[in-house]
This record gives sequence, structure tokens and C-alpha cells, in this order.
Amino acid sequence: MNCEMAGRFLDIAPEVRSALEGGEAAVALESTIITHGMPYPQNVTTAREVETIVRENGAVPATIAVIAGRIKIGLSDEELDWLGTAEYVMKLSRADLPYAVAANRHGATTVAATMICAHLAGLRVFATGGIGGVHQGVESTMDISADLDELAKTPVAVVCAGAKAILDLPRTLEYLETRGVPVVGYRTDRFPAFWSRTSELAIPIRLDTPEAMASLISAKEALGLKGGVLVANPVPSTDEIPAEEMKGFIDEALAEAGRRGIAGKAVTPLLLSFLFESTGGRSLTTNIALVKSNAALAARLAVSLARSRR
Ligand code: PSU
Ligand code: MN
Repeated sequence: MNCEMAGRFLDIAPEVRSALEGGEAAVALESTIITHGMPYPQNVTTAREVETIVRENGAVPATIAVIAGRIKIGLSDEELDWLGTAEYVMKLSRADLPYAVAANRHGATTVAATMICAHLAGLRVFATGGIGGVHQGVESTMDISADLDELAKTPVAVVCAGAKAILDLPRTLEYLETRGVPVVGYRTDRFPAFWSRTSELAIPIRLDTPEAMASLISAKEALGLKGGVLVANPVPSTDEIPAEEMKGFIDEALAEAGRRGIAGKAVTPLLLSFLFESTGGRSLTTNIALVKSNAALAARLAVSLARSRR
């Protein structure tokens, strides 16, 4: 555990604890994707399948959420089921986490909050779908996801399929560079755009194996550089929705959010559910495929990191 004082707020599942104590591979998984990112029942089915994929690739899964103020590192089957349909579950980012803990609330952790909890528990690798980023229209809204600053602060490697293409991707990459976050493309020369394998943007660093990524992470630690690493893994080509095709749907979704005056935390969940409807469920199929692919890569990275520590 990385913080003794925080220990009293954490419930680490026995399987996760023994992996951590034995220096074995473990992968953190977030819960906002379950409560605010996908509809029921696909959310629960996907969460379970993702845990299985992590295991098949040699690591122990640790899905993270806050239940009645307790930070759970690893959820039981019952807890996962409950989360899939529960009401009054907060969407927790860095700013919300201490309140949820102090007030015994239920909360699903975003990328930022999952990174914080993973690090407290001693986990170094985390798989998600797509990180939050700089929103389109940032000039007037100032809406920049806390995920980006977290990547600059907290030493966890986050495996994603890029940033969600509803965002301002060029500014998201610029911001990550400003904050000193290494952005690594896995077997790609382009920054992936979540539902699509490529964007116009060149990837800052390309690496083709989990071992090479583990070496980068170890070098970063040895140099005393704070913060995480972002690993961008393009969605498998069989499941991608090409960017040209996705653009029309995204523009419609953004216009709808504008008409309804949606702001703050509600923006990303609304856009995702609008896209689910307008693409006739295709956006969700792609989202599920990319999360699974990220889970497999994260597990292989965790295995490689664990080996290099021995
Ligand atoms: N990946 C997905 N679906 C999601 C998310 C990630 O495939 O719903 C969530 C993550 O929890 C991420 C959040 O942190 O979306 C971003 O929210 P915001 O833009 O409000 O920071
Ligand atoms: Mn935001």
C-alpha cells in the first residue's frame, strides 16, 4: 500500500492483496464506465468479461468503486451486479472522492479517481475505454477533464483507446504534453480516436511491445519523474467505426447537448447515450470491443512490469 493513512478507507479484495504482496501482476479497472458509460445489462456483462480477459492474460483484475464510503479495490460478483443497476451512484473524480468517503456515499470512479485509488493500493496499471480530455468549446466552458491533470500527478499507466472523439483531440494532446505526460501509441503512428483507429494527429511515441512500455515506465520511475503514462491502443479494426462516418454522429450529439444546455459532469454520459441511439447501438459494440482489447494489453503490460521488478 502506498499510503498508510489511507489504508483505513480501503477494502482490498483478498486476491488483489495477495497479488500485490507477491509482486504479481494486477490491473485496475474503473467503474464510471459501468454506471455512466454503458446501459444495463451490457455494462455488467462487459465488466465481467473484462475481468476474465485480464485473468486470461496473466493478471488479477481489481475493479474500483466506492460503496457506502468504502474504497473497494476489487469488487465481488454481488457488488458488481448491484452497481450495474444502482441508483444514486455519484460520478467521482478527484474533487468528489473525499466527500463520497466522508459522507458514506456510493460512487463510481472516473479515470482520475480510479488512478488515485489504484495508486493508494499499490496498483501500477489500469485499463479503461477512453480518457476524458479537453472538450470542444473549451474557450467558453473551460471544460477540461480532471483525468488529464491526474495523469500528470499519479504514477499509474493508463491503457485506453485514445481520448473520446467527442473531445477536442488536438488540444487534449497539447495539454498532455504541457503537463509532461508521455503518450505512447501501441503499434500505431497516429493518436487513436476511441471508436476510430486513427486521427489526423501524430502519436508522440510509438512502441510495439508491452516490454518496451514497461522499460519506459521503469526509466521514468528511475529518473524520479512524477505522474503516469498514457498508452493509446487503437480499437481492433474489425470493430472500428471510421472517423469520417463517426463525425456526423458526433456533430449531432454535440448539437443536442448544446440545445439542452448540458454542462459539467453530465456532458460525457449524455453524449455517449445519444451516440448509442443515433448509431443504432454500434457505438456501444465498438466501445465494448475496445475496452476488452485494452484490458488484454494492460494485463500483458502488468505482467511485463512485474517480471522486470523481480
Ligand atoms: N471510457 C469509456 N466510457 C466512459 C469513460 C471512459 O469507454 O464512460 C468515463 C471515464 O470514467 C472518464 C470519464 O474518466 O468517462 C470522463 O468524464 P469527464 O469527461 O466528465 O471527465
Ligand atoms: Mn468535465
